[in-house]
Amino acid sequence: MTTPTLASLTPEARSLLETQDIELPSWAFGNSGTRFRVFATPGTPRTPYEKLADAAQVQAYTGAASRVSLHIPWDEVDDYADLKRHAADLGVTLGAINSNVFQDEDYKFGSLCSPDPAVRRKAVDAHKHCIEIMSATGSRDLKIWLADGTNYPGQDSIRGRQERLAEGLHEIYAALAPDQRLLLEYKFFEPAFYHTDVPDWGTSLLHCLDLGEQAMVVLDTGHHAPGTNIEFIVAQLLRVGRLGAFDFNSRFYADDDLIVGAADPFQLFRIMNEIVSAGALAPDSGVAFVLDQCHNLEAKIPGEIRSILNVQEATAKALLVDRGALAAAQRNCDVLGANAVLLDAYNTDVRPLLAELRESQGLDPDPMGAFLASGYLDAITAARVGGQQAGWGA
Ligand code: PSV
Ligand code: MN
Repeated sequence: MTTPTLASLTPEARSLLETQDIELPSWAFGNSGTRFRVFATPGTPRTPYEKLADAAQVQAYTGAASRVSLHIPWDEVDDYADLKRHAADLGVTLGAINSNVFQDEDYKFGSLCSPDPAVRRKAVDAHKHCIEIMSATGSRDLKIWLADGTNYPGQDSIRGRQERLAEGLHEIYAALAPDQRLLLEYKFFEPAFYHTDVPDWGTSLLHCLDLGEQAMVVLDTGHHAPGTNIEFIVAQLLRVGRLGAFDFNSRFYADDDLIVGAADPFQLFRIMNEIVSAGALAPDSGVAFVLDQCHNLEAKIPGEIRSILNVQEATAKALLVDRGALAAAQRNCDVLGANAVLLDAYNTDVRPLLAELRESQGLDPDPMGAFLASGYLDAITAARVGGQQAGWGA
């Protein structure tokens, strides 16, 4: 393939690249780590306000990260209208509200699936609180990930827990406004090691279908067993119109939460290829592209910038796939020809094209270089002295 330029793109492909928007997780800007140690980073935000300021830097230099997800209670504030105003002043908006019903003593044996009705009530109420926040922040999506499950066979009734889950989800769903969505994330293990109550896309989809049209599945790329064909799941969920959001990240082993595209850029390309071929990249497609990452060792803002660039590169490559040639090769059962069409796009260097796109949008062609040269990291290191650095509380 010849080196692509802006002029060589179709108007549709250009516009999709120009409007691509990837939501940032507020928690990526706080400290995180493994169960062995959470290392502090100088300049780490102390408040949700400071997290938004850091997220706004990613948007300022990439122009492709205008929304920020909040995690409640990690990002609890007194006045959400004020937080919303603060975000707007910084040039970003508040995105999905993530519920956290996994870090309270009461949730030791589960939240919505707990055998204890009082705990289930508390978990449902925590979600209703999130919905109230959504109304104040203007957020569309309530994202639910549950740590619920068991560690030993026989510990609790698998079926009984599904019934409790369905009941809790119905009550939460009923509290949504018509323009709000419930997004149900799945994860095959961790922290539960024997069974997890929402382990896979099938379980999530069954609950969503039962709930109604405002319920959608969240696909976190790190939440699958090694070797899982994630793009197949993407294609399947798109087919039935129930892919609500991605949580993008990379895994080498378990749920590593590393930078998206770092472990397997070809997998990210294959995922974006399914998205593009289904027409699901458009801003109004209903699929939210969100990062869910932790930067334990690397600097956090550059880590998020790198992530945005990786998604943009995979997307640009997917947009370069010669769809006509691919369809013809597939019709003719030309196995290697069809595969070559995909590989041709994947092996194209799209970095000059994206640099040209950024310049056309008034951005620096090298977001990482420009951010590092800006002095922002030194400024926050000097300014954010004292107080309690934000962290994920593990
Ligand atoms: C669970 O591993 C998860 O992916 C969920 O999305 C949580 O909300 C998030 O991580 C917290 O980091
Ligand atoms: Mn996730």
